[in-house]
Amino acid sequence: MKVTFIYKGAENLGIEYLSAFLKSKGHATSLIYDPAVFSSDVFINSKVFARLLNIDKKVVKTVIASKPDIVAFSAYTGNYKWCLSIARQIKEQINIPIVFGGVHTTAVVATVLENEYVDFAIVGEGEHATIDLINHLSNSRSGDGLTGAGNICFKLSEKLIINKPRPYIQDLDTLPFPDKDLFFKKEPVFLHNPYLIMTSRGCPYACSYCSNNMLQSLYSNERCHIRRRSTGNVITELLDAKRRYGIKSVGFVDDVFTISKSWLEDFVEKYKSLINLPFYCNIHPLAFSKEIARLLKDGGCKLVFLGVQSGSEKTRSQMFLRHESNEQIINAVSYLKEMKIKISVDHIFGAPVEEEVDLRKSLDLYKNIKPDMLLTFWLTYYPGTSIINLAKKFGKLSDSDIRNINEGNIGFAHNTGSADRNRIKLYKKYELLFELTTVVTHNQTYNILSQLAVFLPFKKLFSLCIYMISGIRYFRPWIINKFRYAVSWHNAP
Ligand code: B12
Ligand code: SF4
Repeated sequence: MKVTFIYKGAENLGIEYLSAFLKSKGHATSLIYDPAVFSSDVFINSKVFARLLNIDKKVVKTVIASKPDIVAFSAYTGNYKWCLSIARQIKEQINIPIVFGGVHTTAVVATVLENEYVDFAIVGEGEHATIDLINHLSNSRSGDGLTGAGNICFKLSEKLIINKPRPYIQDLDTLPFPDKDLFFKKEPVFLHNPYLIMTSRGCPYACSYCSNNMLQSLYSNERCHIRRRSTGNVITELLDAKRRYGIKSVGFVDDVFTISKSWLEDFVEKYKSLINLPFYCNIHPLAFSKEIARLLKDGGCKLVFLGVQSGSEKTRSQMFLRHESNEQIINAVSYLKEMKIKISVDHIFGAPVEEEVDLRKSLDLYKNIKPDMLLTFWLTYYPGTSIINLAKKFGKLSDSDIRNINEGNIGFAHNTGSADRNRIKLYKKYELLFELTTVVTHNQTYNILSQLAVFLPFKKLFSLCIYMISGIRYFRPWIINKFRYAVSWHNAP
């Protein structure tokens, strides 16, 4: 069977994994890709420019011309409405099975299947379920016979059939390496990015705003949510990537790269001798120590992403279900600074309940730890996550708001998101004050500049500029590639 994936705005490892798996079972895959520079949720979201560069019609035309047997969408909440719109336009012209998967589909599968032009939806891990579905579709167009088929959901005589997920894939080494060609051939700019790789699936934590929180409820029968590839398997993929694409750096995009010290010890030894490329990764203060910082340094780590989210321990634990203390954050940062590894901190504005005093506490923490970069997110409610229940409890979300969220109506995470409209001015002030801590490290100078900053117009623009400057200073290739992507000539799906 020939499966055509449709995606926009970024490389997607989930699709790459599925494509590789499908190919390994004898199926053919292709990708129709919309660069969506101004609506990809990654860099800048601008309705005006997005409309000017809209290529939806071309996408639909190309899909139809490619004569697929099945059309497949990977939906996260931000692209869900776009996926629906493209699916509808395809279905209006050809009657072909349309399959949805991805994190948004997993969270609200019944809502997704309510759309008449979505025929099948796959929740959770997709590899084995997709093969079963495709094998089934080669003989039949209806879901008849799929009742009880783990992860596969569909409509049967107007009834929704929502099958439970099958157990996790325990041995990740059994999976073929992601099909990077699928994206690299469509969008050569990605070749210049750090090579994105996942060495694990799952996270030991369940922060209230994160999709892991939703996934852990879905997979509540599983004893452990984390699975990890062997170090040898990861090294083989990287050796292959070095040979095929000449990669220059690596991005370990595991939820928490440092969950196991013993794994890291073994990995760093092999990585240093066989790969020896600079890399970045995500860390967590509760899975960190001086020894881990040393191992990262030894392996060639240049930058880590550290989710702090709030400097107020109350906001962090009660709103975000993050139970690390400020002391643990400060310690993690000091180990990293000792090793001269750059730190990019994430902060989330817009917790359902948050006073100005909590923002002050965040400012105090950032002034203390002086991160090299600070990326501000504005709370966006992702379907199925427990922060939605919390927001409802505090009267911040109504049932109709939640329905809206499930239908993909969320704000842009880097600019106001779902934050309370009345607080945006306050948040923008603190956004600038937080950003300043990354470029002005002298306390007295900071105090003077911060008092002036409060009176600046267009605070968001200044915050963005500071973030860019830090990005260029500390992780040049990554930020430069974002620009390269934005300005390269994009019009072919
Ligand atoms: C790596 C990563 C990125 C990378 C690469 C993107 C990617 N998806 O590979 C980058 C940095 C580009 C990125 C960007 C963004 N990301 Co991101 N990202 C991740 C991360 C950490 C890992 C994704 C991954 O590779 N997982 C491993 C693969 C194997 O799993 P998977 O993607 O879930 O795919 C499996 C199944 O879902 C299913 N499946 C997936 N697609 C399909 C399609 C079909 C047809 C079928 C049948 C099955 C199927 O099968 C796959 C294989 O088992 C996840 C968190 C996480 N742990 O998943 C967040 C995550 C996906 N990102 C998220 C967000 C919000 C974003 C951004 C919007 C952030 C931003 N504002 O900048 C952008 C969106 C960019 C875009 N246009 O795609 C959210 C999405 C939440 C939501 N409900 O929408 C997540 C879940 C993190 C979170 N906050 O909870 N991200
Ligand atoms: S630590 Fe990160 S990946 Fe894990 S649940 Fe929290 S936000 Fe999600």
